[in-house]
Order: sequence, then C-alpha cells, then structure tokens
Amino acid sequence: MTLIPRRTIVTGGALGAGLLLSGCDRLAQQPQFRKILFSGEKINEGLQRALQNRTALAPEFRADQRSPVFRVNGNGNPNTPDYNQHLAENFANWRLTVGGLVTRPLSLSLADIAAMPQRAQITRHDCVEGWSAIGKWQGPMLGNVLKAAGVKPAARYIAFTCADLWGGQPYYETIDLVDAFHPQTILAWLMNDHRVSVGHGAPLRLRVERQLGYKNAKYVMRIDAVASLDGIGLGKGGYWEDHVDYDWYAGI
Ligand SMILES: Nc1nc2c(c(=O)[nH]1)N[C@H]1C(S)=C(S)[C@@H](COP(=O)(O)O)O[C@H]1N2
Ligand SMILES: [Mo]
Repeated sequence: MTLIPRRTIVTGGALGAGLLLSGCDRLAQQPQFRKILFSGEKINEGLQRALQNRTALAPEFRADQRSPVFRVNGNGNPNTPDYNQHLAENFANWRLTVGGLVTRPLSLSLADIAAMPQRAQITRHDCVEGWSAIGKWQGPMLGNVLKAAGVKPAARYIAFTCADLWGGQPYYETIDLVDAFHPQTILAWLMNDHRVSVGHGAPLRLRVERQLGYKNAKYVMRIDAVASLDGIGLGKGGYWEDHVDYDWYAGI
C-alpha cells in the first residue's frame, strides 16, 4: 500500500539529490555527514508513515480468488497441556480474557464471540518471508470488543498473548489503537466458512489486514490494553521484534 515513492519526498529537500549527486564524496564519508544522510532516511520513513492513510481499507477479493492452499506458518500447534485440553473439549471451556487498561474486563466464550455482530472479509495475507495467500475470515471487529471492555484514556497499545510457547514464553504481539479500531481488524474464529483450524490459530486469531503476517497473532488467549510497550517481552512490542529485529510497524 505504499503510494508515495520513497525518493520523491527526500529529493524535494536539501538532503536530496543535490547533495548526494554533486560529487561530495569526501563529505559523504565523514561520520557526521553520514549521520545526517541516514537520519534523512529515517525522516523519510516517518513522513511516509504520517502521510499514509492508516484507516484506508486493505483490498478485498472475490470468493473465487481465494488460494486453494493457505500455508500454515510459524507455530502450527501450541501442543501445551492446557491447549490440548481445550482442543479435546472443542474449546467449550476456553475463554478469551480482555483486561489491562479497561473499565470492564471481559471473559468471552467462543459462543459469546460468535453472537457478536460479525464482519467477514476476503483478504490477502502477506508474510515477511515472501509468500501470500488469500482467505476469508470472519469474526467480531476488535474495536467492538474493546468498546465493550471500555478502553481507558491512558491506553496506547493493544497486546495479544497467545497459547503457543517460544523458548518457554507465549508468542505475543502489539498493535496501536489506529490498527485496533480499524474496521478490518477482527478476531477471526471462522476461516473460509469453517472454524479456524489448529494450524491457522484455533480457536481465535487476530486479522489485522494492514499489517504483515507476523502481527496477525494466532491462538489468542489474552488481550490487554496497555500504556506502553515497556512491560511487554523485551520492550519492542512483539516476539519477532524482540528476537529477530523485525519492525514493530509492519504496515502494508
Ligand atoms: N501465536 C502465533 N501467531 C503467529 C505466528 C506464530 O508462530 N504464533 N506466526 C506468525 C506469522 S510469521 C505468520 S506469516 C502468520 C501465519 O499464519 P497462518 O499459519 O495462518 O498462515 O501467523 C503469525 N502469527
Ligand atoms: Mo510470517
């Protein structure tokens, strides 16, 4: 969804082609100057992000455009005693906990989630590893769940804690409130009109359609409204952000 070519912003300013192409090679090698050049890149990124319409919808597709095979990626089965118990019970006793900076903490069964107003969408999942797949997802809008819980003014991010363990710790992800209240951000319990399979995140997974695959947390157990990313994992806002330096903001 990148509508503005990166270079068009930077070349308009003093840091653009003028300085870069004028043959100031020696200048460009000086550390202070390199610092300015690279901070230009950062400013460019920040500008582009600011100018992008973060509330725009991701493309939606027709039913016949769905991928015949939708890859299972990352963890394909939490396989913990707790999870296996819920799976054996077909998630009848599973509950989604919604807490943190909310005025009305919630504990929702799958039936509660299915009884809420539903949104269905056929969208393309883009994984950072370079594959995509189109599928249909259905569930309540995350924004409606959060409205029911009453997000307090101090909240800035929504954190997801999952059932699968990585190095002994649950997978986790965070998004900001723009993405949390985006109309296509849903808690999907149906995929292609069937209950979300174990491989794809049963019983409930996040669909945050303007973000790359790793932000789309599977096996969601807990949702917390938080004021900052500091207390979550190592502080960068997600398992991959903390451990493999993926960007926290993975907007597409
Ligand atoms: N809980 C959890 N969520 C996760 C992952 C994971 O390993 N565990 N992998 C992420 C990555 S990198 C991708 S591409 C998608 C894959 O979703 P899929 O298996 O439904 O294709 O889930 C994301 N969410
Ligand atoms: Mo991914």
